[in-house]
Amino acid sequence: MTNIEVIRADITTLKVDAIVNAANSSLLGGGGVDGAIHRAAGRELLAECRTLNGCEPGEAKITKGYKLPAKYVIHAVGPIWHGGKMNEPEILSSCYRNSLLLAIENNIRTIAFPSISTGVYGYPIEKAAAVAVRTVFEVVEEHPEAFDQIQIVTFSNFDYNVYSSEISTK
Ligand code: AR6
Repeated sequence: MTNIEVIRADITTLKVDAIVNAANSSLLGGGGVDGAIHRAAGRELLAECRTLNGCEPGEAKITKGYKLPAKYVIHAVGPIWHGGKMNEPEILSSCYRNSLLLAIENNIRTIAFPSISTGVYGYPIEKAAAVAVRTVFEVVEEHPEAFDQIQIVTFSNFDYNVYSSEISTK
């Protein structure tokens, strides 16, 4: 059984097998959750990221967690919101799916996602939550033995309520 839950937390504090980073395609750091993860993990994370040659939107790459309590960081690049007609839902869904598939390949059983694309990248939170939760449930249905726990980590009460009500429909 996979426990799927929404929590309010700073993702950099979580002691899980992997945390997911809402990165940009350079994988060389930025603001938001990306900046927080790089600050907490230390300079070695950036050094490993420099070897990865970036990442396309919708794809994901894995590194070690260095000074983080999490063992690994999965760097996923979300879509920038351009109004919804530029394949944003498909790209966002691919982020969650590819992160989870990469996790399975690395025997990761506990994983925490931030709310990918809903900060700087401007994806409307209700729309993003629907895509994220649908995709997580699809992958868990396809791989029922793979994960012990999948968390979606929110920062604000508002975001927490949006993801919680989306999960309650499943
Ligand atoms: N823990 C959990 N969630 C957080 C944390 C944290 N420590 N910090 C921020 N959030 P964003 P994006 C939430 O902008 O929209 C970066 O510059 C935040 O409140 O981090 O995918 C990258 O380099 C929001 O709900 O990611 C890219 O250039 C969510 O994380 C770009 O931003 C995502 O917001 C990616 O933009």
